[in-house]
Amino acid sequence: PPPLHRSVGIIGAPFSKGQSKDGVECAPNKLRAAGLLDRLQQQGCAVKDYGNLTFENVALDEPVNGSKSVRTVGSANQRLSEAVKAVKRDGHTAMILGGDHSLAIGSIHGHTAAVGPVSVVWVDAHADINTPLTSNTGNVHGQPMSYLLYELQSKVRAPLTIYPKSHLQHRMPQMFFFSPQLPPLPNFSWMKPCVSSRDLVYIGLRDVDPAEHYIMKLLAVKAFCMTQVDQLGMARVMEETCDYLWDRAKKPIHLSYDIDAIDPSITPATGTPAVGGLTYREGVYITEYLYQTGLLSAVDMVEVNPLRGRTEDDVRSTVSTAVDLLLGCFGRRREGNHPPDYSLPEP
Ligand code: Z70
Ligand code: MN
Ligand code: MN
Ligand code: MN
Repeated sequence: PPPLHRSVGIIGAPFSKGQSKDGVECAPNKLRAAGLLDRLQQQGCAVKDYGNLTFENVALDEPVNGSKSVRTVGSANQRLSEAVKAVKRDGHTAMILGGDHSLAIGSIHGHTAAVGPVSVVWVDAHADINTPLTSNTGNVHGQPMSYLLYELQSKVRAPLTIYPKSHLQHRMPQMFFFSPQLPPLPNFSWMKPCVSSRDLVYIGLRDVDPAEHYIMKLLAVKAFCMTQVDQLGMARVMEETCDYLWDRAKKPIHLSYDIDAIDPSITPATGTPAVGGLTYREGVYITEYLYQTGLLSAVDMVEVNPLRGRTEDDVRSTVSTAVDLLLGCFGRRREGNHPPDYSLPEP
């Protein structure tokens, strides 16, 4: 097995403007208060906390094509991209504590800027691959993957255009289109798409919009929806995930973990809970498996919202599960991380 020494660089990204519910910006400090750093150190990880980023609130941030706070999201992600780039250049595995999932734009962008092409494992109830033109909600946290994919920005030959939401209800004539699917967006000129659809695997999907499903089919994106998780079991899902990603080359892995991938009976404190999710054990297994590859290079933990639980126990369970998932990414073993030189006392 490869040497799995780890040093982790933690970036707090208390950002919430990719969606409309308050509270998700409290998560970085809640995760720290739950003992994340101490426990990482106890399991043999060198920890450097880069602190929380601060984000500017862009004035007059009117909706763009129906999408909300685009300028604010753009400038926050520019900051995050620079921060992740710096953590990677310092030689750490990056840990990004969100915040909402729009942060994956800057996180993955900064990661690739430092290390080159990456494989993305996106663990989520949602595909987050709407374009600003297909989003029904206008929330950018439902769109980050579309900003990152080469194939939606370059002029791809699609059997028909990805219709704006207003046209989804109508039958449109079949036509061929050569056109980028993303309009230019204010405060996003700093970024370029940096992920190939062949280097993306989804795990845990169960709430996918029609346009998202269309885009995923169009680009033949690999997805283990909850049905496949039930069919194959998580052990096989992870084997097949890595077989698929490593078919061309082994690249550094970016794990983008949305806490709503886990069943809301365990992690209810999140903005958009979706029933029928991953068990705690399936969720943790993903992190253990990816740790063992030795290729895990950056991890996002997003959408933990301490204001969304109904009870204190709801919040505690959500935060402690998120911490366990993060620990799993950095070598936590469920049998305990015991020193190899332990010896029984002489009688
Ligand atoms: C929907 C949208 C989403 C998270 C909700 C929902 C997306 N597809 N993502 N909660 N984490 O708004 O585009
Ligand atoms: Mn998400
Ligand atoms: Mn989600
Ligand atoms: Mn599906």
